[in-house]
Parts: sequence; structure tokens; C-alpha cells
Amino acid sequence: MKLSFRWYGEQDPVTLEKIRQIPQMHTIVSAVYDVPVGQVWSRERIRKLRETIESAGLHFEVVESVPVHEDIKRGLPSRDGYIQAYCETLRNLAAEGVRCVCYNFMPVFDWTRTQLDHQLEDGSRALVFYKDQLEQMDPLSGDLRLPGWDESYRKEELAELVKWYRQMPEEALWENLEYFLKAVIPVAEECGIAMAIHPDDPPYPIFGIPRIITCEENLDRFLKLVDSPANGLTFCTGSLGCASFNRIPELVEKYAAMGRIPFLHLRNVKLLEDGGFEESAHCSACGSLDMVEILRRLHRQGFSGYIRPDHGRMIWGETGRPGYGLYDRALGASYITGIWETLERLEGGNEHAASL
Ligand SMILES: [Mn+2]
Repeated sequence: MKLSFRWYGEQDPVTLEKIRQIPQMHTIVSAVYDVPVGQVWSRERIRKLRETIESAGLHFEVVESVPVHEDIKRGLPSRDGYIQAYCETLRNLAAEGVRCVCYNFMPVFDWTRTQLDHQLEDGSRALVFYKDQLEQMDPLSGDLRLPGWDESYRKEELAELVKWYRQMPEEALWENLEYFLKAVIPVAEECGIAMAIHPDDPPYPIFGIPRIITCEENLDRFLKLVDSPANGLTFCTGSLGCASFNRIPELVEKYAAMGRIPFLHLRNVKLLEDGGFEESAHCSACGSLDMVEILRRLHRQGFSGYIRPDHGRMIWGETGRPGYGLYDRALGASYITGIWETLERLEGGNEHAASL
């Protein structure tokens, strides 16, 4: 496996120099952030990003994310132009050495939490999803905003979009996803990029808007839409794992064995009895997922893709982008490398698995 870490560019308070000092760090996961959704990322912009990352002694092989324009998800006639632009961005990324592109197909709202700074018992702060808080949120107000969501909508536009999606059947979203994949995956194959869809987070419909990348049955269906190694998953243990119907170790093993996990987000969540959840520290004892079992099954399959610690809590007084501070994610990274090294020793290095 190759250890990676998300970086939000020059504005990120977590600098490349700091990330470089996390033991075994290999690849930066980043994006060109200031190009409007739907427009082409130029070779020059990507090259500049790559050079910045490489000059800090790291690689730039994974992009998270190239966002998919809403018109593609809605299946509007304008989608063809946006898909063309998407393909051109992929070619430009490949030409600059990018090997894997994460994206998602969630309508309007990206990942959703009800609070970003909930104080846990030990004094750390974490992202949480509480059912009672969710009931207080009104998606039609146009006021819902979370970091990372597309900020370009005006209030009224956002409300209109929500209303529009509420009458969209799930099957229509599947058709639009298939249309997108049939255009994009051949280009990804041709230029050597693995496309990696991120599961919906949380993995069930909220606010009455359809969500489809949610569970084993749907992941199977997704992978069959275009049956190619270039059509893969960003297997996010925390997103899929915040629904108790997803058995994470089994799923990780199944899709890794199929060669369909180019990229993995590793984090733990603590499931609450009413279906809500809290993001927790990475280690198994802190949440509901068995992280050793997940990594053991991945290791057994000779996993050689990219792993990054996912969200971390805010600890030691750190402030910054919720979920993306340095300290707790660095602890997560070291926890992952510790388990991986143990697996290499005890189970033997799989000849297919690139050692760290
Ligand atoms: Mn994730």
C-alpha cells in the first residue's frame, strides 16, 4: 500500500513540510480548487501543483476530487459539454502523473454532518451526525452549508435544486451515472487513470434526495455498469461503516479481491443506537469498526493501492478545517503503518503488495 494524505493547497494551514514528516508518507491527495465545477483543469495548473508537491519531497498521484457537474447528475442536455470537459481534465491529470481520481455522485449536498465541533468526553472535537439535530435542518431554506460543498449556488437556486431532486426517481440517477461512466471510463482506461467513486456519506437518502452508492447490492450494480478496473471505488470505511447494514471487513475483502479498490479512506466511526454516529479516533477500541480486521483482509489480498487516514478529530488545541487537522490524522497514519508493518511480519509480505 502507499500511504497518502489530503492537502487543500497553499491555503491549507497543514503545510507540505509537516505532512512530509509523517513517517512513511508517500503521496499527496489534492485538487485544483479554484476552477469552477465543470471547467477543464489546465495542464499548467496541474503541473504547478505537482511541482509544489514534489519540491516538498512527496508524490502527487491521487486527486480528490474532480467534481461532477449537477447537470450530469440531472441528465440535462448540457451534460455532454461537461462530460467532454471532464475527460479533458482526466487527460491533463494523467499527463502530469496522476494515477487515481476520486469523485462522488451525490446530488446537491456532499457529505453531511449535523455538527462539526462536537466535544467528546476526552475534550477533543469531532464531526457528528445526530438524528435530533438532523430534524432541525431545513434543506429548502437555502441556508445549509458545510465546508467542501459547492458554494456557488444562490439561496433560491439551492432550494430549487433540492425540490427538483426530490421528484427524481433513484433509477433516473442510476441512468445518469451510467451515461457518465460510459463516456468517462474509456478515457480513463486509455490514459491509465483509475476512477474511484466515493460512497454517499451517510449511505442512505437524506432530505428526500436520492442516494445510490450506499450498500453491497448497489456497489455490485455500480461496478457492473462498466466492468473495468478503471471503474473502481474509493472504499471509505467511515462512510459505508456508519450504516450497520454494511459489513466493512467482508466488503473490503470482496472488492479488493476483484481489484476494484484503487483508493481507500480509513477511519473509524462510533454508531449510536438511534442510527446516528460520531466520528472517532482511528483505533478499533474508539469506534464500531475493527480496523485490524479490515487491514488484515486488505493485506491478504495483496493490496497495493493508496490509503489515506480520513477525517481526524481536533486535538491538542488545533484549529482549522473540520476533520482535516494535522495531529489526529497523523496519529491515524501511524496507526495504519503500525498495523501494516505487523501484518507484513506476521503474515509475510505478499509478493503483490508493494512494501511501504
Ligand atoms: Mn471518505
